[in-house]
Amino acid sequence: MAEETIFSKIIRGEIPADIVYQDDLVTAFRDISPKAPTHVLIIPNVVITTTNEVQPEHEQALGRLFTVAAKIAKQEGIAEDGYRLIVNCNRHGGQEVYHIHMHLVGGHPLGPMLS
Ligand code: IU
Repeated sequence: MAEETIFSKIIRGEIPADIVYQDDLVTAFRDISPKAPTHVLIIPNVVITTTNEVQPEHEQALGRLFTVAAKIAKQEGIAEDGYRLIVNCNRHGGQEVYHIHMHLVGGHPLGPMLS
């Protein structure tokens, strides 16, 4: 089984986090160090360390990341203006926590991603 990170403790409520959504498959909570007015992390409840480890059996949970992102974007009032969804992988991708997470970032213009 994949090694747990602090995100598993957040999922289980063992350490505090500002959880904005949780169901049987995914958990969403505000990033502790927000890079924009809205910065929420949406994660599968099962540990998947990086996108390299994704398997067909993860498709339901990973698909849920998108439906929950859309729901939270509407709740935050940023859906119409837009936002960015980011998943980092490994060192060159800038991944710091080895439990797949989707960043939902928005609330102001973000500019071009690659420059
Ligand atoms: P990254 O994609 O692995 O680089 O993003 C990790 C994010 O997790 C980063 O934005 C951190 O601020 C965030 N985070 C958090 O919200 N709470 C935590 O306890 C830890 C990291 I550790």
